Amino acid sequence: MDVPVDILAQGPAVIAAAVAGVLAVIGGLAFALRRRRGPDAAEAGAGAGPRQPTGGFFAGFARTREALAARLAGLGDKGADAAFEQLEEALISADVGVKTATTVVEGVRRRVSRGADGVALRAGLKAELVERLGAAVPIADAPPAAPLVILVVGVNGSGKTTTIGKLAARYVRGGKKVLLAAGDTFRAGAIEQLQIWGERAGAQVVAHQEGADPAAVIFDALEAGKARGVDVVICDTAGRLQAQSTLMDQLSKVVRVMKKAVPRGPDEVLLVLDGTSGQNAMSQARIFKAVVGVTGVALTKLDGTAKGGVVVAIKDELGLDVKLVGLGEGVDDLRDFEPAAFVEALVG
Ligand SMILES: Nc1nc2c(ncn2[C@@H]2O[C@H](COP(=O)(O)OP(=O)(O)OP(=O)(O)O)[C@@H](O)[C@H]2O)c(=O)[nH]1
Ligand SMILES: [Mg+2]
Repeated sequence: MDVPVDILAQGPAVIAAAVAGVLAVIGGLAFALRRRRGPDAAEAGAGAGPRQPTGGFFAGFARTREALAARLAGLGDKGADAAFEQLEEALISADVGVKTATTVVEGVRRRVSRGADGVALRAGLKAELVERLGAAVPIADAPPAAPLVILVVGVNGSGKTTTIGKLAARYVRGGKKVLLAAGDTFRAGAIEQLQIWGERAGAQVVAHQEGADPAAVIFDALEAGKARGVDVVICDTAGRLQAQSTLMDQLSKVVRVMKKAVPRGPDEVLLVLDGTSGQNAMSQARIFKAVVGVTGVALTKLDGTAKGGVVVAIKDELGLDVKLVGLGEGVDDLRDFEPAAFVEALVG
């Protein structure tokens, strides 16, 4: 950032503004660097004492909400046609997606009268979004017969292992005995990362060597879970690019082998999508849905993105429920997705 040389001549207010600007840039850089840094043992494990949750559900969506609020400013001031156009553009900018944005706006049109003002338009938008998202669908808590089996899938870096750690901690807090299966045998350090999360969450971990067959690890974990009377088994998997057919073959095999240990198969196939990837998450979701029969989505990193609108497209275009949202890197930064609160956070 350029600080003008003659700034000292312009009085304390300008200096204060410049200092604030520089601090904001430094803060932004620090945040960006943190986000770029890959997961490592120190980050996942050392944990450095208690960590404050990022905030409530509303705070987690702050960036999407702020971006949308700016685009919805003055809605209705320039007549109906301009209002609907503005609405559509605002939704697309929040990564609702063109197709979904168009149908949402059509729905709002049906709900409000032609001369509707900004307040009525927002109310129409909220009602439309709430209806489209439907009721909250929480992640399973208890299976027909223990253990509850959760298979976690998603491309690399989407936040699978972190979400598993947070989820495990949540089940443990709820009095459940949890076991994690280190099914990502592909990426160096993945097993250790899961073990560190297991320790942090108070969950057991079943792991083989790096390079082992993921289906075999997960099978062993399920057998161990049954033998040890565990309540929940959560299975990590590798996340190489979805374009590689081998990953999809591997996941299909994992599901087949899981059924040898627990004939009903996984109770939950949780697809972890990176909220910052917006519409790209949609194409990933389509492929995973076709191959492993996804039962719900965990949408991560919503704390750092203005693309939270993708939640609406995931439900609308794929028919998948977002069950969990990741709102930070800490063990407490996982929330159940609440459609009504989300819409309130988004539209205000
Ligand atoms: N800000 C933020 N960061 C997150 C969130 N969830 C995960 N991360 C970060 O995203 C990075 C990748 O997370 P992982 O859990 O290792 O992702 P993964 O899907 O297991 O990745 P692979 O094991 O490589 O397939 C880590 O630096 C996490 O701390 C979230 O909700 N918010
Ligand atoms: Mg991982």
